[in-house]
Amino acid sequence: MKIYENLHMIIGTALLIVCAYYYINAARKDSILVESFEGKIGADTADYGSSPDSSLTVKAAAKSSRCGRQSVEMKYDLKPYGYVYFAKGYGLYHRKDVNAWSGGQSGWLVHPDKISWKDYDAFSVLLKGKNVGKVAIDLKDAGGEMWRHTVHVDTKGWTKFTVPFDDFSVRRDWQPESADLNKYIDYPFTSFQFEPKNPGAGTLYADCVKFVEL
Ligand SMILES: [Ca+2]
Ligand SMILES: [Ca+2]
Repeated sequence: MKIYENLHMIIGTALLIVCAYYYINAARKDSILVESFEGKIGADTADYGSSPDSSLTVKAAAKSSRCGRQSVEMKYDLKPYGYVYFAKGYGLYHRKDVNAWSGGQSGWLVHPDKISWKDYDAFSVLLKGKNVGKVAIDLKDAGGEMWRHTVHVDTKGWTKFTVPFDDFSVRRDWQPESADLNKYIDYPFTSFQFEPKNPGAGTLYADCVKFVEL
């Protein structure tokens, strides 16, 4: 009789463990959408610009989106030694205050501190643009250090780029003066930016920025 009682307890405990396992895994998300470029896109909602010789204008592209109703269009003219950039996240120049953060404005849809970073291994974004060529994707870590991975964009249709964090390397050409250059990814990442690198005129589109589990 005692064996049967114990058996019940063992089965009950095993069932509890199995349920807890599925509950915990169901609660985890395999990706988190941090930006989809909805609403107004401009100086109040993003940090973007160029060197004096080059130019960049941004606007919402209502006819083309994969997440929500619009994407961001970045129309640029890049000179050989110039730069153009478009960034969103925490700690960027926003309403004359680099420390301002506003959900869905210059900031992401989710504050970096609210993201469970141990659950994610890669940065993911949809990009498109005929003849755009090289596009540097930068992530800024908690110490202000800039991490870079370069992709190649040359499609009229959307291409999904999923870049493992391990494939980002420390940006060598420039780093913020205040950055802690320890060559180590300090979580959380606080902002991302896109920089087309091939000189000339072009138009780059982006949508669906996520952090994903591989
Ligand atoms: Ca969108
Ligand atoms: Ca670092």
